[in-house]
Amino acid sequence: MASEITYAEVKFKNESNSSGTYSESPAAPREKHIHRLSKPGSPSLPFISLMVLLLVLAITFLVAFIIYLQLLSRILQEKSEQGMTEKELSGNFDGDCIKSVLIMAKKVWSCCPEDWKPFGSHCYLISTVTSNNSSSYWMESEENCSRMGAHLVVIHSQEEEDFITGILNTRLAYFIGLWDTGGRQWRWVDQTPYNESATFWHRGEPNNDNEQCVILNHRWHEWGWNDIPCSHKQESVCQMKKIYL
Ligand code: MMA
Ligand code: CA
Repeated sequence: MASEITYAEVKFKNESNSSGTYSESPAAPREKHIHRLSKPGSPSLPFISLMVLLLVLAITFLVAFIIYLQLLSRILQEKSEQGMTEKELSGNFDGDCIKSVLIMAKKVWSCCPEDWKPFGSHCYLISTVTSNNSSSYWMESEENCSRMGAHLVVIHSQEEEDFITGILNTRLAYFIGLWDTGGRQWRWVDQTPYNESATFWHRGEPNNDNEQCVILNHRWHEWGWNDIPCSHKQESVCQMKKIYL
C-alpha cells in the first residue's frame, strides 16, 4: 500500500512539473486512472501474452493427447473385434477363414466350409473325409462335387500338385477333373486350358486310349497322374473357390 501511494505521488508530480498548467480538479481522476493501469503486482501486457501463449500451447497438447488416446483405443478395439470375429467364424467354418486386405483397402474374410482345406484362392475336399463308402466312378465323383457347388480338382501348378498330394493317403487313388474327350484330347472340368507344361503324369502315362479318366496315385514313392477307365471306382478330390465375406 505504501509503494502504491509513492508511485501515485511521483506520477502526479511529474505531470504537474512538465505541464504546470493542470488545475487540481482534472488531475484527480487522471491519477485514479494511472493508478488502475499500472498497479504494481498486477500482470503486465507481456506477462499476459506469455500466459495466453502457454494456455494455447497447453490446450493444443491436450487436444493432441486426446486424439492420440482416441486413436489408440480405436486400434485396440479393432484388434479385439478381430479376435472375436476370428473365433466366431472358426465355429462355423472350421477355422479356415483368413482376413485379408484387398487392393481397395476393403477388409474381407476368405473362408472354406467345414472339412474343406484352404490353399491359395480355393478349398479342397477329399472324398474319404465325408463318406465311408466314398469310392465312385469318375462321373459320379464329379456329380458329387457338383452338388456341393464344386468340381473335381483342377491342377495348374507344381505348388497346387504338392499341396493336394500332401493331404492324400498314399495307399489310395483319387480322381481329378481331367478327362479325354476322345483321341487323347485332354479337358479340365472347369474348361480351363490343358497346359502340357503343367502336367504331372507318371512316367509312361497316359498309356491307353481306352483309359479316358485320370487319377492321382502314389507309384514308386512318387505321386503322379495315370489314365484309367472312367468305370473304375476311386476316391476323389473336390475343389471350389473360397467364399469371400
Ligand atoms: C495298370 C493301370 C494302367 C496303368 C498301368 C501301369 C495294368 O494297368 O493302372 O492305367 O497305366 O497299370 O503299369
Ligand atoms: Ca494308364
